[in-house]
Amino acid sequence: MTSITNKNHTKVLLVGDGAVGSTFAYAMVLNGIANEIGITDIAKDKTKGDALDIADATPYSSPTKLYSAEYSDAKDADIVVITAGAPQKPGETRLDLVNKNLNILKTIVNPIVDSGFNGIFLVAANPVDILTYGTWKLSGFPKERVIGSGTSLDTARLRKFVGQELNVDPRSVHGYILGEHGDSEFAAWSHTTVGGLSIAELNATHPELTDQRLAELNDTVVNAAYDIINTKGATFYGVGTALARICQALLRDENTVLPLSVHMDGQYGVNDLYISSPTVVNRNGVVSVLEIPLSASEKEKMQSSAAQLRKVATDGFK
Ligand code: 6V0
Repeated sequence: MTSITNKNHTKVLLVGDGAVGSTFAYAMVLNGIANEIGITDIAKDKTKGDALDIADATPYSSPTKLYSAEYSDAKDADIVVITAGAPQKPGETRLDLVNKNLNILKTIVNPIVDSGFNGIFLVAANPVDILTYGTWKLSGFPKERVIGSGTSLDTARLRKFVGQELNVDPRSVHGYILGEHGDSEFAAWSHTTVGGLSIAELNATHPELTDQRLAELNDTVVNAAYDIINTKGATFYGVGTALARICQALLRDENTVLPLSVHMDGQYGVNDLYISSPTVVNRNGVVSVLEIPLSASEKEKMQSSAAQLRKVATDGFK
């Protein structure tokens, strides 16, 4: 009898089994995105428990193989997802986490690379733009294979709020939050559309979409994490789902456009920094970074967001 070799077998190693990591693993299983998910964390009992607990969902979702893993399991993984790190406490910004989480990152990336891992790093731990840059530097991987979740969550929030405002399905809202995943991010209103209509065109039937209202919606997105953290202490459903969506685009070779933190080589006038832009991704990682022709005020916001990240990156990598 000949054995069947499944060349399409997909494997993800998760590092960090906290609120974000475990929600991500659950979203992966519900959507049947990978064949195999190894879960690692310094809290070993938690990874064993979550592997068993999440596997209970497989008969009603997908036959994903789940297990408590070691870094050596990264050897033949397609993606390593990093959600390990201290989360924001109430009152703390994402950038406040930089030193704590850069130190944790070092203990993760080196053994993963030593395992012989040759796939794609997907980083979600905060400050995600800085930690993705750190992962790129520490790993020595090509920039195409080191990606941060960036403003994928924030963009989902933008689509949700605009959808609620206009009473349309958020999936029919197309637009992006660009820049840092953090306080200096901004909505690219000049290129936000609903059913092909720009914001200016929508204004004819929705006069309530004034500049002031758009500024309020922008601020609601920027402050969304704080609003959630102040109530329940953490945010994880949105980001867990966004990470699963990114993994799907990578593993299924979709050439999907997603807002991700990627290495800039002059796009938006930014160099040698990870920051969010719409990006085409497939099984090789980044295919191309799409540069939106921003309005003058949006260009200024991108520059100021990049300058803020540059300062933290310079201090963090001294
Ligand atoms: P959490 O629930 O405290 O989980 C963190 C996990 O990391 C815990 O299980 C820890 O045991 C583990 N951990 C800590 N140190 C190490 C280490 N050295 N090696 C392996 N594992 C370790 O935090 P939560 O899951 O809420 O958040 C995790 C990270 O995601 C934080 O940095 C958040 O700020 C970040 N988020 C990123 C978002 C995004 O959009 N990119 C959104 C929300 C949170």
